[in-house]
Amino acid sequence: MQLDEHLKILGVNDALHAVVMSCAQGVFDIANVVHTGEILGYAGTQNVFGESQLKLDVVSNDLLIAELKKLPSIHMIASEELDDEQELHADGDFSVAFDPLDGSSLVDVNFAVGTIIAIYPKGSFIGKKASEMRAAVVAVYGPRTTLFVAVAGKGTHQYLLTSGGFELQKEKMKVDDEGRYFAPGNLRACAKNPQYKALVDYWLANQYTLRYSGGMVPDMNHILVKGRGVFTYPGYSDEPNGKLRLLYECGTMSFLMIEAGGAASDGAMSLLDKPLEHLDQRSPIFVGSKKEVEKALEFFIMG
Ligand code: AFP
Repeated sequence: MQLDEHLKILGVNDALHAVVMSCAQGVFDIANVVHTGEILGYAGTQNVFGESQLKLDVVSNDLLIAELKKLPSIHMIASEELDDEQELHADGDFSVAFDPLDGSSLVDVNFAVGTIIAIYPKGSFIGKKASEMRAAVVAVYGPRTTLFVAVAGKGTHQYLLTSGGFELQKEKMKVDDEGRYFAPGNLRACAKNPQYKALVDYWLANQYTLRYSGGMVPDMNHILVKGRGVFTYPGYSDEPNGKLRLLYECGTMSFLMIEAGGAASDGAMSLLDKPLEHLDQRSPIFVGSKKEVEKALEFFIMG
């Protein structure tokens, strides 16, 4: 069954259906440039985070924006590759925030990378919480291109890009409450954060299986597809909020996981309830199987 038809069966209204399909078209275009491999090297520019932009970052960003511009229903957009949020259509009903190519540092080593898209009600992103999200569209560019679509209250679903389009692979994905896969981001923090060191030691002592690539999308994909595990990226003294962005990464991936029955926290609160203070806000993240997240937080809350 194609994405288009499945969204209708889920009861997604026409307006949101059109936005999700526009995002899927953007992903299709990005998958093509990622997999043809002709666009390599650096663009010679930096994004708002001061990170050097790959040509692929810029092209992916342009491709997704080109699709969204076609929809009069899009009010605002925000991208990890843009300096500020932008208005596309004053009367639009949706605001869309995205990281067009997450995992840029992994492109040259041919690791899997992804696209992360959040669809919110209209208006500025400042003050918004991930719980307000109407839908999330997340692509994994690996040996195959797969797509997650999570719709508020209607679960998380996976599609495979075939010659015929995005075919439904797994409906209403479910993440078990427990599962011994761990994806420990920012392991460097163990040198200055004894709580994180104690948590990693717990995982090792209990023979958890390490699954970490350095790409948030494929690492979270592993938890969703295997149906269990935990991903962490805490802060530490030098970077108390860690590296991952609340708007472009943490909020959207948390929405995807929670719609699949998982949990997500910044160490103190659910990441769905954390209001955005500024576009480049970063947040610690503990996300995945509910009891695995709870266990991880025990080591941090103990203080
Ligand atoms: P890049 O986009 O710079 O490759 O960073 C990817 C990322 O934002 C996220 O996808 C990973 O989970 C995280 O960074 C990996 O961070 P470390 O390199 O510190 O492990």
